[in-house]
Amino acid sequence: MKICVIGLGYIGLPTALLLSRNYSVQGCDVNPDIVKNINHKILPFHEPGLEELLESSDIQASTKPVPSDVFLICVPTPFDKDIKMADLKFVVNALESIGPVLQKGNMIIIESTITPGTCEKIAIPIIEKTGLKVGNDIDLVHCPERAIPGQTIHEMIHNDRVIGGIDKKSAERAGTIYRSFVKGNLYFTDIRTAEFVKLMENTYRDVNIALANEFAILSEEMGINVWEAINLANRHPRVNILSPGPGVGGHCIAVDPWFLTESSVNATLISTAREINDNMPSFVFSRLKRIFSSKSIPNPVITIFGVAYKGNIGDTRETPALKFIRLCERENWKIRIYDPHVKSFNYPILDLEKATEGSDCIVLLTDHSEFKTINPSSLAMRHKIIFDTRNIIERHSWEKAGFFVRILGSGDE
Ligand code: SAJ
Repeated sequence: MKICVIGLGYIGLPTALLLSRNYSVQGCDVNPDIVKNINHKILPFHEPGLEELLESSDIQASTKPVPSDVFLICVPTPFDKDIKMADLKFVVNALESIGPVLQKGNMIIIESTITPGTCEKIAIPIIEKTGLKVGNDIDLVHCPERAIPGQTIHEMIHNDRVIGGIDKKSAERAGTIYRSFVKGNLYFTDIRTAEFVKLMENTYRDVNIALANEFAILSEEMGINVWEAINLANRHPRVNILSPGPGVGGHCIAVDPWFLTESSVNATLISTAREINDNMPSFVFSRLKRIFSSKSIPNPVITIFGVAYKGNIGDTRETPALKFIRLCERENWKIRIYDPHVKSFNYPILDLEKATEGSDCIVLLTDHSEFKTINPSSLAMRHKIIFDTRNIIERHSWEKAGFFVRILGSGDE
């Protein structure tokens, strides 16, 4: 059996490589550089375990789909910020690109995150333009991806999966394919429920992070340390409050909840949570402004620790750091960035020494482990100030090194 995986990004490539252990797999991507690299066994991005998988795989890549038994679509679903709606153009393009090679008996699986109803209202009409009928001639499935960057391969193998079929036959057929590498449970449902489940998962996390962030804002107003308060509240057997931070990034949680708000006026909690999280860079910025005004530092040089959207990965997609940087620039503050994981970004990444020398303040935005072991006495700063938005530094040792330490949500004036 031949499987053609369309979209060789963060999800498509690992999935294609895992499938290629048992099936003949053709990877397909519109970007010729990615195709060339994969055919030369060069990874377009890093992820634990991916290199080994690529080395031992006989995957072939091309820019166009080839005739196959199964087509697996793993293209991104961008978010149109202006109208706050999912942009389905890549999914539509992928479906259209399959048309010329689609044959009776084939199956199409969509892993890309889509709004509920997309398979029935958008995918089926495109597929049926070929003259083939979904259900009779073509099996159609939505199996949303469920893997966290940094642990993608492990989660792809061990997480449970939800498989939504246009009919029972489609879902079960897809189940046999996922069973080839998934050790978690497979749960079968209808296609629209599967579309909704994916959005529920990421929305659940977004709303809970927003709650933690709102608690941090309230704690600052009330002079309470939110970290201690959360820790104590979480001793309740049914409470599990997440951690506040400078905002939510990544291509999933910062985006997917909007897919639920786009067609309903009733998703008020979801859109409020999104707004709370999107406003966190502004909140961090306002706290800093207060610090600089109390210390009479008019044009500070800021060192940012971490621009990755979360700790111990090099991924900067939708990072809240970008909004924070733009706010600083608008105030004419100078920015320097230190991030041991990020290889390329919209701004230069410096080494620790260059990023901190002569700086007025460190703003820690990402919880990379490396930041916990920095020796504060070794830093040649102009003013010794650190604002930790993740509560990861050892406060006492930074204070001992002469630093004025502020932690997001710590309730310090
Ligand atoms: N964050 C906080 N506080 C927390 C936890 C996270 O501020 O307590 C921030 C992170 O710093 C980051 C953002 O939230 O900026 C998102 O990070 P994450 O680790 O929660 O999630 P992602 O975006 O890396 O991956 C999510 C996962 N979804 C869920 O946990 C429900 C993953 O399982 C999905 O597969 C992935 O989205 C996806 O592709 O949809």
